Amino acid sequence: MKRKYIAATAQLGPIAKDEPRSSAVARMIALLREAHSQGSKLVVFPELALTTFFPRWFFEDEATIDGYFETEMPNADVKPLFDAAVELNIGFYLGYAELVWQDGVKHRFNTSILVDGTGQIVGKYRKIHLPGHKEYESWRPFQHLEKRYFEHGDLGFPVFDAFGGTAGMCLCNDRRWPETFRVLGLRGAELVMLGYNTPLHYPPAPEHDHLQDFHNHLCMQAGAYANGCWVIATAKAGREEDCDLIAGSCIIAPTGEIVARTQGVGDEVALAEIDLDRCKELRDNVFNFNLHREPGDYAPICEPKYK
Ligand code: CDV
Repeated sequence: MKRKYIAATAQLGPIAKDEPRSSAVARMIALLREAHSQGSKLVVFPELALTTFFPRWFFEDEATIDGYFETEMPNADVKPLFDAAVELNIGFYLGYAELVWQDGVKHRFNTSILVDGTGQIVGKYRKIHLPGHKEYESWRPFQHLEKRYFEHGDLGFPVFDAFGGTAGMCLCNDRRWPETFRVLGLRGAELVMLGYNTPLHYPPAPEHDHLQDFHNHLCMQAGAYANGCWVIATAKAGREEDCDLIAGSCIIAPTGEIVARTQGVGDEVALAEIDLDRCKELRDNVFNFNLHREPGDYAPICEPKYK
């Protein structure tokens, strides 16, 4: 694949609690077709794109929890998306809840995959920075129970030879941590893809609610610039079961500039031509890691966390 091509962010509006996966998949196929009709070779879908954002509810029943997870990929519900991608020869990033059994033990992860234009899964990532809490907290207008339903991702921050260059992934809260982009950058990522579900209201610090869109773009533009990489970031947006989620899905150049973004809070694509060779504008100059990084002075970054 060439190093210069059109890519798309494919934002989803809300997914209702009772909306079946087949409906979410049909909506994504429509976005895939629209992106393809405008020349796109790659489409980025949101985090947990197959269901409503279920961590906003407290569940104890294992079967109810497992009902939001996928045990194989692609499964019968998601296969039509893979089939459409093959038909159109277009790749995609997809976030979903993953349930795996290892040595007789059940594990649940917040996962993303990268699928190429032949329908092959060429990369997998499991979310590392899990926000929220583990138990029911009655003071909150809605829960954020990612720490209850997901384990810390066990794959690190891998990069993949894909889509003409070196590609990496992360998920939602990961984007707020400079370490995410730096580790991917150190591994040579030229393109970082991510999906997010970000409530407009942040109950622990509501005084920041009016800054949600600013913080969303701030961290990703900084990550792109300081590591000289492209970023494609996609929201699940709009009012989902009485919870407003921010939109602002975008494509960010290695210079940190937003070159495409969605306008609304519903299903929508935004496209831009991405040229992976432009990463050199940063990586050969101001952010030439070999010449200018001083890791000998960065030791605290890798010290154990404070208790
Ligand atoms: N899905 C997320 O990771 N959401 C968080 C919210 C809870 C702050 C985010 O960083 O956007």
